[in-house]
Amino acid sequence: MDMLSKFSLEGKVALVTGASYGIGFAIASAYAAAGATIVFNDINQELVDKGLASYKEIGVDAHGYVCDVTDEAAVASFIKTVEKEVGVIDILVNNAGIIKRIPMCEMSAEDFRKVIDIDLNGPFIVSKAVIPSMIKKGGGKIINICSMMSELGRETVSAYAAAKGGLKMLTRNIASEYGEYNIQCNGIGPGYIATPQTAPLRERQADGSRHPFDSFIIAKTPAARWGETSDLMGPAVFLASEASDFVNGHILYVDGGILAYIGKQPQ
Ligand code: NAP
Ligand code: GCO
Repeated sequence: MDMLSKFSLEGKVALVTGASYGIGFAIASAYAAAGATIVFNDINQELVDKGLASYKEIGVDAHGYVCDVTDEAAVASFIKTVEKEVGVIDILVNNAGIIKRIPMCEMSAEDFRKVIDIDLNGPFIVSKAVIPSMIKKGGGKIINICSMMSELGRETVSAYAAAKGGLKMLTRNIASEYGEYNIQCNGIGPGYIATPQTAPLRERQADGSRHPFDSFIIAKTPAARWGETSDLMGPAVFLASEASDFVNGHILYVDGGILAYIGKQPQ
């Protein structure tokens, strides 16, 4: 048996939401390298154009569309357009997401709802739009980008943790409800990854020293480093390929060991 061929995505159409840059861009790039045709969306044309240029720079002829994952009608129309222009989606990565770091009692209900809408309702809306065609085609892969906050809380991220905890259970429910149609739904739980979303947590202090949170994460991670988006590529290809056809409802934490470690004793 050619074991490596089980990790091939040749002939597959992959949609990665919010993938103009960051984690989504890295995952889509890995899928392209594994043979998939790449489709991505982002919130405005400027970001989509930026993404198309970035994919072109690495030799990927991606298909980019403007679509807000929280807009059910726009998502339905977007998926119909993709199916007509590119093909039925075999692999969906619900990556688009935001975070608002505000102490809970200072957070408005509007801000809380905004995070839940994008980070939890969005994956529901996009998954609901792609599952019927996956069933008709005989199966598919859905990968939800969860978080350490699917398992842990911390100050100022109440909405994000609620959304990502919910996304973990949405992942398990899609796995439960659609597994019989050969659809596998799993999650990836990245640790702390160096992207624009975490840039504020890594900003150097005025005296050039590390941000306190930066030092905290280094001490909490056995690998003693922040993750890079490239650390997510292999796990994402595994969960999108036939190599994981009997993996369903699983959250694969790619965190350098944070969830397993009490943290380095302060010197
Ligand atoms: P990012 O750099 O902020 O990228 C997120 C992308 O999603 C951006 O392009 C963003 O557009 C887009 N987006 C936001 N709202 C959208 C909407 N309504 N519809 C469509 N696209 C939308 O984030 P990231 O660090 O790459 O994270 C990607 C995913 O991984 C997120 O779900 C995040 O929660 C999760 N995650 C990140 C980390 C980490 O350490 N970085 C760790 C664990 C999980 P804008 O530029 O307009 O916001
Ligand atoms: C934060 C960070 C985290 C990461 C990620 C960890 O403020 O704690 O943004 O939430 O983004 O989700 O897995």
